[in-house]
Amino acid sequence: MQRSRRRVAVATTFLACSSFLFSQNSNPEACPRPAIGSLLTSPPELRSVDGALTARLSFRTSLDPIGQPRYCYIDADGRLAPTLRVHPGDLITLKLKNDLPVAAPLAPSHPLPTPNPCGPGGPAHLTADSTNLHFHGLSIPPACHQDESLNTLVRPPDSAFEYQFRIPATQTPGLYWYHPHIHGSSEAQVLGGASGALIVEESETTAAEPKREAGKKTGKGTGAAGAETRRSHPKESPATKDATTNPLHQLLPERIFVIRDQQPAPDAERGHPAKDLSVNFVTVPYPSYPRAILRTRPSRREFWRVLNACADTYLDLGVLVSGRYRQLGLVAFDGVPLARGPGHVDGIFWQNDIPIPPGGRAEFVLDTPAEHVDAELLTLGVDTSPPNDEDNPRTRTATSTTPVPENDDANPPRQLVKIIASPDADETPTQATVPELTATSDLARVQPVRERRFYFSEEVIDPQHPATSTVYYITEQGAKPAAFHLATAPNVTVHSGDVEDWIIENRSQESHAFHVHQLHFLTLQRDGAATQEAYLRDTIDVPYWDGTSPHFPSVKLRMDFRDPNIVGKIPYHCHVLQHSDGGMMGVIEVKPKLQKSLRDQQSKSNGR
Ligand SMILES: [Cu+2]
Repeated sequence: MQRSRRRVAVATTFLACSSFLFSQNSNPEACPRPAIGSLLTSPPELRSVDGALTARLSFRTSLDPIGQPRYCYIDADGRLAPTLRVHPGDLITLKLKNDLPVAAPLAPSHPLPTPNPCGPGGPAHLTADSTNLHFHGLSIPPACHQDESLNTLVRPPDSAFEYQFRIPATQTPGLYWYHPHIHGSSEAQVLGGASGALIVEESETTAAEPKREAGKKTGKGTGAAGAETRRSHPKESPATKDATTNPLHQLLPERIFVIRDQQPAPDAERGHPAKDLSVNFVTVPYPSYPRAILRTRPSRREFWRVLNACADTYLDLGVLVSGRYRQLGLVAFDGVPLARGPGHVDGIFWQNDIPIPPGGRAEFVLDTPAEHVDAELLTLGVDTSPPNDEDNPRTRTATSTTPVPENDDANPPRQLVKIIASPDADETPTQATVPELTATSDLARVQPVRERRFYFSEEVIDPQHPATSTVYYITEQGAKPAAFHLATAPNVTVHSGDVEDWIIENRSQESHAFHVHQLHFLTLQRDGAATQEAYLRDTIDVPYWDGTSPHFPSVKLRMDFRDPNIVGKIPYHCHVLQHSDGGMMGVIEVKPKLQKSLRDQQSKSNGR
């Protein structure tokens, strides 16, 4: 309940800032949205051409018809939240212009280092109109103008801020994303819609020969037509039958779904979900959840890429066909193809539903329904706090007479998309190659130099005023819990080349989603038991503690700091942005590689 009140407080503070912003300047059309119940299309795209992608993104805001703030990225040609489609090795240049109305500085409760090392000469404290970009899942340097999200503040008076980085040659092809990462404002901006997908395609130099030939003939496309003409037909790319071959390693019609959450109408009835959801900006609001419409061709295999761009909301996606779960063939998580291992059938992990924490991505194949068959995409709802929580609407009876308190975790099952299969449906604008399965990550065999233990916890500082005093912590065992502020020094030091095992416990009674910038980790254990997850992630759910179990829920992760690209300061945090804004964040300093002799000494002192 304390959490809920804090949620209200955050919204109130934010709306106060917003009303200040909008009193200055508000174009209601600045961040347009499709109508409820619209036909779904994949987001517009910007493609790299000849190894480079250059774009200018304007960061804007407007109020929606019910008075909730929207935020959005619009490119120079008016594309809303364009998907950036790139290849390993490409040079990306993004100019971010902050076109928010100018706001007054916030109270300097979050001092920044001075002088600000990454800012364009900006202020030494946060303002309500600051923004920046984080490239979630990319192993690019945490350096100014690349993926530095702690000190980079772009304000409206500033000229466009230039991000420039190269997609690493080793980046696995898959789904990534971009979003603002301003401490204290991340939740508000992402809830308002500030996010977009980033797809790394197979390197053209390593793609199968027929594909490269096709590319040479037609050149690189810059639009949908280019996408279709420059790729080979799947039949031209015969699969070999080696142990890691995925029988679905083929070109399939591709669909991209960006699922976002947003503030519900302020007068929504009590018991409503904490957040409404949208799919590619088509809102599916409480209480009737009018579905977005997807028209597709019947009875064929498609490749779906789903980004959970929600600020706070966990998803558990399923597809119902005639009331039964259609099997979803999971092939990649968080941009990384799954490794061959237990649980797969012919190289595919088939399942009824796919849970995706905030920030996570799932890529899967599914067979579309036959013509005239009812089908829909839905989220099954996720309990992120104990089911006996008195404010959980699922556990309340119809005869309850006590007022229903706000529940900022309520996340019931909801339909999202009505799927209509018809032979005359438009073809998808893009096709994509389903990734090969990988061999089990070599991380499984690496000897870690150290094991650390962290825990998520929450604290109500003043029970009389929980609205403003709940603090969120992630703490290394032995340290004193402290809410993160931008001036906080790095609290973990590692050296480039290190591999460490991190145990993350959840000592609070709501779920948290551990995320680390710059790297992917291997999940070794859940609750102390070995997992069968032979694949890498960058975001993972750590379920809530029920308040009585003798052990806290936990995950054990193998953290990989071997990539020489990622020396610098790397944030780790809960990807429920309400929590990270509220302090649940820390910083790892990755120092340059140790000489071998020093490393031996270090290992010795660690008892290994
Ligand atoms: Cu959290």
